[in-house]
Amino acid sequence: MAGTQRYLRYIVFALICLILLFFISSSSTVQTSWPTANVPQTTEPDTKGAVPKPDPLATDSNPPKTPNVDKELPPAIVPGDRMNATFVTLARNSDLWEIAKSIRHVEDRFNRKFNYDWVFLNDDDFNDEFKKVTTALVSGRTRYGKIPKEHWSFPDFIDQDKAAKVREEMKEKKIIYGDSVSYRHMCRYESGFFFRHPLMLEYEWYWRVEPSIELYCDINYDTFKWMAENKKKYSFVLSLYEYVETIPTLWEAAKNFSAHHPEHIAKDNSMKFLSDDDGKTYTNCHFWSNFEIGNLNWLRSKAYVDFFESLDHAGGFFYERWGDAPVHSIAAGLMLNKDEIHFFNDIAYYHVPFTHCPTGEQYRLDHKCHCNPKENFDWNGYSCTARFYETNGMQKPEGYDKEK
Ligand SMILES: Nc1nc2c(ncn2[C@@H]2O[C@H](COP(=O)(O)OP(=O)(O)OP(=O)(O)O)[C@@H](O)[C@H]2O)c(=O)[nH]1
Ligand SMILES: [Mg+2]
Repeated sequence: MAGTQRYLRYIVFALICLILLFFISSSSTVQTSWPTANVPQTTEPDTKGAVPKPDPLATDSNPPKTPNVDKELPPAIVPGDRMNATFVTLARNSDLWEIAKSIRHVEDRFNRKFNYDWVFLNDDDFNDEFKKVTTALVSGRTRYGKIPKEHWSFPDFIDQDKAAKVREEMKEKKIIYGDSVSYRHMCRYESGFFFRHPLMLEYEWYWRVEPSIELYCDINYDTFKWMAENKKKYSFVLSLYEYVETIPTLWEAAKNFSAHHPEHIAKDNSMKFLSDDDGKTYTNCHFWSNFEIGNLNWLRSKAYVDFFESLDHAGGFFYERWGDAPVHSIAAGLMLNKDEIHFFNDIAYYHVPFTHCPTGEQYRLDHKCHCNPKENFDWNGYSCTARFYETNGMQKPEGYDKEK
């Protein structure tokens, strides 16, 4: 009996062991099949075919990689012909990171779909870093030009002592850039030379871009083609009154030119934009030239070149501080017909400190705009855009009075 009981005890003990073993093995199976999706894994292939077990503590030796680094979105390029057009930027090497931001905006909102070229101009040599970074950002061809010395220096008819005295006076009056020589060369270059640079001679249309600008809405059509098809020669997005102290005699110089060259003055010009008294005095209204889409053949025409040379000899680029914005604007206002100048309400733009945010909510929504309409400068008292509408007998965009 005692033997039977011993056997029974062995059997019960063996059963308990089996049951325990069963539980241990089944619970470890559950553990190995827990999902591992949230645990970082390397994307390296496992040559042995087993799933590599990540060690959550081993962050330094084997850092996780961002997946799909080599996969880009397919390019969405608008089919069809391109115009003979380029972006153009005047810049120094030190402007690299600010122009990089501008390029990113222009590419994202427009040029990734059109791939137009980009010409960079500089009074110095561009360095390798500038070229490398900008070439990586632009979807079209990039080209780099050095400005010839004779286009970026004092012409021989300028009295340099007189010019230096003016800079001193302007410095005391705290006129912005009033004491800067390079700013004056820049304004004169943009007024009279950029369109004649050998690289620019290859093109018919240009879009000027400055460092640190922003574009706020998608532009889904070819603006150059639109300009050509609609017979436009010059365009703007922001307009305002010029700082009078920088141009005291500019209008006199323009009047002098008009008197000597009546053949260059357009019949249906924009005098109403430029003057309230039929040409006697200047309103100081100008199109802000840090943005321009325009026709290079117009700038290279005898009319424009005569105009520039006449102003240049008047000396105000150095004896005052004439900006290229009023120079281009007066030229366009006098020598183009009204309907050759275009206001791009649909190009949403920022250059410190002003914003052009298109009037009209539906347009802004349809074009994924990210500007705040309350920051739109157009209907502000210091803007000349309402005057442009009136000069051209155009109806202001619907809703403009609500978005003031
Ligand atoms: N190569 C070169 N480019 C210049 C020089 N000065 C200005 N620029 C460029 O000329 C353009 C106009 O100069 P900005 O300094 O932007 O002048 P601004 O727009 O009147 O003034 P900000 O309000 O400071 O932008 C920009 O594209 C500049 O990068 C210069 O000395 N050399
Ligand atoms: Mg600027």
